[in-house]
Amino acid sequence: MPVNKSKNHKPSNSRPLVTNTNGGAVRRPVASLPQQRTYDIPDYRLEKSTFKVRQVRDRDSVRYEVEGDFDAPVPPIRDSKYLDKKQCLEVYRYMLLNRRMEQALENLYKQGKVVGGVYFGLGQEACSCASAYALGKDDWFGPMIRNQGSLLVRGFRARDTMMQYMAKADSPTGGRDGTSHFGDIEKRNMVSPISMLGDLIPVLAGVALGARLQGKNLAVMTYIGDGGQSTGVTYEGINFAAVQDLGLVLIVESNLWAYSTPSDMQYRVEDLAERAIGYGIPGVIVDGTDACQVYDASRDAVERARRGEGPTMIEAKMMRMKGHAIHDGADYVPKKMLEYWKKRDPITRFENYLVNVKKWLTPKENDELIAGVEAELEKEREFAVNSPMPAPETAMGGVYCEDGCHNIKPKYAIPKVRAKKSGTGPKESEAALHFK
Ligand SMILES: Cc1ncc(C[n+]2csc(CCOP(=O)(O)OP(=O)(O)O)c2C)c(N)n1
Ligand SMILES: [Mg+2]
Repeated sequence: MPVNKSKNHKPSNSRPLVTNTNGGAVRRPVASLPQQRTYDIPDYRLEKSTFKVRQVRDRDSVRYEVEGDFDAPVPPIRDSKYLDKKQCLEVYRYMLLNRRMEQALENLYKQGKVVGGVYFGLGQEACSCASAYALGKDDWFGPMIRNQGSLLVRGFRARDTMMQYMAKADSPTGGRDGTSHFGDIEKRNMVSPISMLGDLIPVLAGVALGARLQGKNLAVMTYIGDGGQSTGVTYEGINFAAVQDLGLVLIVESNLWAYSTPSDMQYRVEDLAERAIGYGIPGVIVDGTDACQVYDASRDAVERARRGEGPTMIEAKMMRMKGHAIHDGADYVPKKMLEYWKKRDPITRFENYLVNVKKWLTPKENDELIAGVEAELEKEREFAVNSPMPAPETAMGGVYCEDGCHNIKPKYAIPKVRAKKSGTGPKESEAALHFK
């Protein structure tokens, strides 16, 4: 039985050995010390890099030094339990599109065409694309700023993100926002990113609760960084999802940096997935640069969510390969770390897996696939660049919700509520008093 009830964590020495059926954090009694409990966190990585980043103060300046084995061989991709050839190629294509789109965005920024900054998910494409790929049509997701690949998988076009950054009239927010603050509650079941780190988690839990009240158990996927994971609202949101058995799939983007703060100065647990134990939910670790591992863990979590069994925390280990955003040159990142993770590039490794290990693509087919992505991207870029800016006279509209701008109604069914029997529950007057 998976540990998905907080009561499973109550101290006891009489509890039988629990077996892990779906990759969760599992409590086990220890024979020699029956009062002592241990927990398993499944770790699917084929390599466990251990680096220590240390802050060195030098008068008024601060720099970081790193220790570890930088010469370790690059691990292979783990075969997926689920993905077949066609699906692997599709995920690979999304990852390529994700990267090429961000390269094009960087150029648009340098040409002065972007209004505001640009954020990148370089090195995190497998995490964004393979996790979103595990969602079904009815499931929901709430991406964060680095998950531009998840949007592509869920049916947004590269032009949408490009027009958004350029604040064009036909962008998802009609030019009202220059980064990623848009959702789609009609077609793609997407909650808009929220900049306050962690706030998406209770919102997504609320989506799952809303759907359940309408008779449906859904998977609701969202993402949080290693820095954002420590906010109070993250705790509250996961805990709420845990006690209500809501289908939250939380991808922890453990990318070693939060702005210029290294993970070693961010938390004291060894792995963030260990925090799942404190919530009483399954926690797993995957290599965030391995699309197959990310997909398999996400799919297990999505299926658990749809069975109504509750949330899962997936820690995806990887490295933020650029600065926080385009304005940040990331000079504080030790070069050795970048070189190490560059060898673990998610796209290069997946390409090698598909072409040389599985032989699912010949080198020629791979070249054609890449050329196809580049041609598509070029069309998207042209369209986005040539689309109009909003007309100045429209500036006052479309910022706040206006009468009739959208209809808020249950999506799946009218929620079933029990009629209050006469004589039960608080009297109206008591409830009114309570809120005074
Ligand atoms: C509650 C809150 N505190 C601070 C910030 C400012 N802020 C934005 S991004 C960021 C760093 C986030 O790091 P991490 O969560 O590791 O995500 P990453 O950028 O590495 O993907 C901070 C501190 C914020 N947006 N919200
Ligand atoms: Mg981070």
